[in-house]
Parts: sequence; C-alpha cells; structure tokens
Amino acid sequence: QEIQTVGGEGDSLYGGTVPLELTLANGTYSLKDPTRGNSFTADMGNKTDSMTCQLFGTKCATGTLFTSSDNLFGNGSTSSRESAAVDAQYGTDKTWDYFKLVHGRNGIFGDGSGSSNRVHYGTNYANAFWDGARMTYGDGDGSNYGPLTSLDVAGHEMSHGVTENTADLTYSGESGGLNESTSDIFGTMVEFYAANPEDPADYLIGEEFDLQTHLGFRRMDQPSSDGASVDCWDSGVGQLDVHYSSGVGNHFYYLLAEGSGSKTIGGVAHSSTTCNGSTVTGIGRDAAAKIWFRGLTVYMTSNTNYAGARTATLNAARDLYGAGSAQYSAVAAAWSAVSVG
Ligand code: ASN
Ligand code: ZN
Ligand code: CA
Repeated sequence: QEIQTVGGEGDSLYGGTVPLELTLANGTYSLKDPTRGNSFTADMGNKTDSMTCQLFGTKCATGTLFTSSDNLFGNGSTSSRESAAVDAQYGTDKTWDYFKLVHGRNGIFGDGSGSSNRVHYGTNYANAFWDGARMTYGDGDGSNYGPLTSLDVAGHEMSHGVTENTADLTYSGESGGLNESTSDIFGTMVEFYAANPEDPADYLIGEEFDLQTHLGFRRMDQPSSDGASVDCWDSGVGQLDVHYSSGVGNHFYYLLAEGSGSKTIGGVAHSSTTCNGSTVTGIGRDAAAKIWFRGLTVYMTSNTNYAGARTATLNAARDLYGAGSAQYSAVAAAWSAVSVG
C-alpha cells in the first residue's frame, strides 16, 4: 500500500486551527510529517520513563503515534487527547520552518532528519524537556498550569537540540545560562515567526499555559521580575541555576532587538532598563536573531562564558554587517548595558 503525504487540520489548545501535513497509509492518517523529516507526535498515556532514559536519552518509551480515520485532529480543548498533540506537532512545524527558512538550518540536527514529540507525559507534570533525541511535554497540574505545549516552549526545547548540535554549551555555570538563554531567544523568535493571532508574540515564556498569572515562567525584558533570574551580570551568576543565569543573555537580547524603555508587544506591556543607566536603541528582531545564530554556530564553544558571548556576537555582527555598522555598535552597547564587558 502506498504511503502518501496529505494536508490536514488540527484544532490546538493555544494556536487555534492550524494546518498539518499528515501521513496517510492504509486509510489511516497519522500525525507524522513527511515534509519535515517525518517528525511525529506520540501519546505517552500519562506514563513516565526510567531515570536511565532521562539521563542518556536512550531506551525511552516512544509512546503511541497519534492516528485518525480522518485528517482532522483535536477539538481545541483538553477534552480531546489529540489537542495537545496538535500543539506539539505545530510547534515542531514552526520551529523546523523557522530554522530552515530564516537560518538555513536543515532541521534540529542539521541533516534533514526530523524529531519527535511525546505528549501526556506523567501525571500533573508541569515541565517539558529535550532529551537529546526528542521532545517530551507534561500536562501541567491543571490548576496553575495547563499542558506545556505552547509554541514558545516547543521552540525553546527544540532549540536545546540546535545548541547541542552546534556550540554544545555545557549545561552548568555561565555556559549553561547561555544555553538556556539561547532556547528562550529562539523559542521567542519562533513565536514571532509564526505570527499567529491566537498566540500573539511577546517576550514572555510560557504565558499560554499559565492559568493563574498568564505571565509564564520567565520574561526577557525584565528577567528579575520572576524573583530569581538576574538582569545584570556579576561574578556570581555562574553559581545560579541555569534558568536564572539565563537572565543576563535574555536581557541583552531584548535590549539588542527592542531597545530600552517601554512598549506594548503582543498586547503585553514590556519595559526594560539598563544596568549602567545607558539608553539602548534596538536593531530589530531579524538582525538580532541572525547575530545570535551566527555567534552560536560559528563562534561559541562548549565552555563559552558571558564575556566570550560578547566576543562571539561582536564577531558575528562584524561578519554580517561590518565593524563600523550600527548593528555592531548596538551589540557592544547591549552587552555593556547588562554589565558584560
Ligand atoms: N524545561 C526545562 C528546560 O528546557 C527542562 C530542564 O530543566 N531541562 O530547561
Ligand atoms: Zn531549557
Ligand atoms: Ca511567549
């Protein structure tokens, strides 16, 4: 029997109705996209993995591929197990397209191969993770958090795969903060790239599934507003959890792209101040993203720290725009504004 690629539609939790590319075989449609490296989404049935799996990314349960007798998946609510799967698959699609069309990268691994998603992992699990080979999403606890399958988190987690397969920033100390920041940066850029009115893009991470405050886990314009992340570099940031030391890189990136001061983005009031009292003029998201991507993939290495990230992104800006460019000067100014260099 012939295996075909067919268009379909999904009714997601956070992105409204979205187009899907599906696999059709023997009259059964599956949530597997041949146009994006056969990326697919599977149901974990609320089971978890052994510790061995989480540590080594091997011998993990793969879950059950989502299939259907028609080309429609989900109903826009958690009453259908398929809805979170639609978000996850949509997240894979947009992240794939973002890296391919904006940065010329052929998938997470750079070789055209796809990645998979596992949804409904565990019970009341309020996290999501990349294990080196695939994505896994919990359903949240249902009172503080819904399923973690928002587009920014999908982009965040899959960007860990891009980092791992490029600079391979060590996941501790300052390099760990840069690793986390890279994921917040590209997760956010994927949200902007998708330009989905159902999920207006902003610099908040995880706002879509935050049932209480709708502010999510982190925000890039003022990282310290979460009570744990830092806005400014100091010699102690390497001792912090990587999800907090990332604040320095996130704050840098926001200032570089958007500049200091206040503005409304995606319907949310954003406001960013500098650590040195300077005013920074943003160069826009497209240039900032190109600079970070080139810095990451050409100049950063596993032990790059914040000072090294300053050099890496300056080198990238010089390559892309020239040493006398406004973009180059803005990179220097934005790092200085977060006390790096
Ligand atoms: N969601 C978390 C992250 O991507 C999972 C973890 O702590 N590794 O960073
Ligand atoms: Zn992360
Ligand atoms: Ca967001």
